[in-house]
Amino acid sequence: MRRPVSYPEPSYNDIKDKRFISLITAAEKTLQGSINLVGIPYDGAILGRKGSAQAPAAIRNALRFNSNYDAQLGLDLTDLHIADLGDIVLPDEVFSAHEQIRKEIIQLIKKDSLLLVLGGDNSLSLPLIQSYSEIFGNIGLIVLDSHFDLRDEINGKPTSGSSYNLAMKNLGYRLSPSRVVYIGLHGFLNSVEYAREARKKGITIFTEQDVKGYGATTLAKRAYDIASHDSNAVYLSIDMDSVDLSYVSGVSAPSPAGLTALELYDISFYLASRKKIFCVDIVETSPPLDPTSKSEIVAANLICYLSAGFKARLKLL
Ligand SMILES: [Mn+2]
Repeated sequence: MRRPVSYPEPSYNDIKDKRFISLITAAEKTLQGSINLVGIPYDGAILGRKGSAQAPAAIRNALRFNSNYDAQLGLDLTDLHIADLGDIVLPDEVFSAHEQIRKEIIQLIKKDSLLLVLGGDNSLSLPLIQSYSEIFGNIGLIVLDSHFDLRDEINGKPTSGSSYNLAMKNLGYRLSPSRVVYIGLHGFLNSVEYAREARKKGITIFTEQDVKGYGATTLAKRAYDIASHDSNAVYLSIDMDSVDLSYVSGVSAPSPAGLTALELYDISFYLASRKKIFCVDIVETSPPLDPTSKSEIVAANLICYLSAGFKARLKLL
């Protein structure tokens, strides 16, 4: 079941400056050829601190600060129509929550549009990736995260730290580790066992230093080439804890020395401009853990950059 959502009124009206939120309209069905948003306010499987269930509402609210044009990219979004499909309402129990996500999301992902999923905790990525593969078959996966998230179930249940491992196990060749790319790993935030497992599986790992070394856009291109090779579609999963603590402190597991906001945006803009990406999740933003609200502002701007990437894709086609 989905619940419709509302946006704040713009605080002023200027016909020469159409605010980003005025590009968005509520919809029940996916708007073809465009950007669609859906919220999943669920944090029932978080391993650390709760709070990401409040993210979809907070991120939508933070979008009121955004306008429609990026002077650096030279890209104008005024003719983009964005649909908001509302929030998927879920029970707290993780298996039934994930089952319901699979059922609902499969209706919303379309081949000529880009679905942006506002989480919610990182456990959501598992049913989302499974649905994605059900639609597209062989898929690639690009993950922006400070963590491997390669855990097994804990007490028999999936958690926010197990999505990518369980997705690869569950999908087999349809999500071969040779088409899985991690971006942004760094810091004392992981264990050597999971690092070994990632290498053994054949996952490609780009650290934060690699992003700095290659440059964000060049690195994003390499990641996309790997993930899209021999796949029908590429899924993009963005854990907001990949971003440096100074920009994003409202996450369950904050990470110093992470991606800068600009690196996040450059990578996301490039990837959203590629033709095989049809769904992106933005997970782990946790508004109650950040009294400054800057974390949801960073996430709201990410929606603008992903939208801009999609607009660039339409031009390229
Ligand atoms: Mn993480």
